[in-house]
Amino acid sequence: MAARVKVAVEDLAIRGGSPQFAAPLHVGRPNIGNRERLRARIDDMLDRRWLTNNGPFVQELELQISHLLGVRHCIAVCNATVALEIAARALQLKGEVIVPSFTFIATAHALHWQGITPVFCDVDPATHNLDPRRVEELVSSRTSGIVGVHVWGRPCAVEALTDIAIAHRLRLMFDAAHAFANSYKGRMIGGFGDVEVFSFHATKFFNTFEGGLIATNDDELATKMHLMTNFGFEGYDRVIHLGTNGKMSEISAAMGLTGLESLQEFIGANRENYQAYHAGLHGLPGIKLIQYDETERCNYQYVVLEVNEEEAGIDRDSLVDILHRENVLARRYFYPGCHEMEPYRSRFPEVGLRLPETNRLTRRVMSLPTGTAVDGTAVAAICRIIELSITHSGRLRDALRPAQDSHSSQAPPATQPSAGLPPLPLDHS
Ligand code: T4K
Repeated sequence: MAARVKVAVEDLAIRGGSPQFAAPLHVGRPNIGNRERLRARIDDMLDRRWLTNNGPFVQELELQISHLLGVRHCIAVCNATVALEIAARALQLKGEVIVPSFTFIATAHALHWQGITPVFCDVDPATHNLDPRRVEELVSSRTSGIVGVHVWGRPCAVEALTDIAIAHRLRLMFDAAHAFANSYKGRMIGGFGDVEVFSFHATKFFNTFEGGLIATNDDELATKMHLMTNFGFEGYDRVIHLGTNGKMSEISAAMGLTGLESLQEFIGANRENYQAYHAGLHGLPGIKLIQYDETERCNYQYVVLEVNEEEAGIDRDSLVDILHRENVLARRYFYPGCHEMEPYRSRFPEVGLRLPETNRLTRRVMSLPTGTAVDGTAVAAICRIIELSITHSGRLRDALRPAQDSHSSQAPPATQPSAGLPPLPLDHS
């Protein structure tokens, strides 16, 4: 529950006030659909004693999603990382593959895990997605494919990337982890490139606990990826392809089917929160809320700010620290860029030189809580904290002292207010 909206800079927790929220507000708090419907499905599943291996819930989920996306084949998978690995293998990606560094590490790892070299490419600062001009420059005789990421669910430059792929005979795949239920030029994401991969992880607005989905209109690829997802089995005792275990379980599919029934409610809550953030942050110097195309279908699942330190008078990391002190667990998605994480950092130490926009963005962006766990009152309180921080940035400097990174901990945050503790250490790297 949100306490009274803060009035003065002295009310901020970093200045000794009580935290705005008694319990932490997370980015990526799962949306839960109708519990009765979920419980009924779990009972069905238990009665049937069919828990995984292409069960009826998985088949129904695949069917419903292929109708929703207008895509011929959907394969439900245990998570999007394994889905990316299966898709990359089915597309016979090898040698070098061009990918953004401004993405979640899974995009790069899914390739490198199977011996492919991710060639990190810079992004367009306006869209945060692969810049096709930079992609073209990186194509070499070793390139076998391009993996675009629809970052925040905003579509990549699909036509330009398709043209490059055709011109150079490359395979084109999209990591659509963020883009479920979104459209591009009136067509649902899922049908672009050779293959698209969605994530249904708990932190996504539509979740199957853990899960993912591969979508394609290519019959041959679909057959291959179906086989690969289940050890290459074609019927009992007959393995006809190299494969892995990428299957989605029935309980995950039950969650997915239940979530699909509430999809519009989830999107509606995200949209309302997004609009409340828009209203609350409007006109604040140095704060840019990313825009979504209102003419397309959009899940609004990420509320992402770019903080321009020169204009705001405060840097992104300080703002994140101030929010954490208020129990608003804003996240620095995506920081650092993949190229600054291992093993890429050691293997390709020079690559950052050709990624100026990525380097700039990773130091400016932050994601704020949204979803059905957050309402307009909470959003207004968060916006007020940001406003106070910017308006009084000079007076907050003493409380914000640079030290080591405070945001890298994987440990769950304390549920108790942190008032009275010394200021959190900061990363100003
Ligand atoms: N490609 C892209 C572009 C992606 O963004 C992702 C995943 C993938 C591929 C791979 O998809 P999967 O293989 O995961 O299906 C989280 C998610 O784990 C990850 O799925 C997601 N992207 C990424 C952007 O965010 P972390 O390491 O930041 O997660 P974590 O544990 O810090 O959780 C995030 C926040 O959510 C926390 O504040 C706690 C909260 N949370 C989390 C869980 C799991 C909850 O409130 N409840 C929960 O059950 O990666």
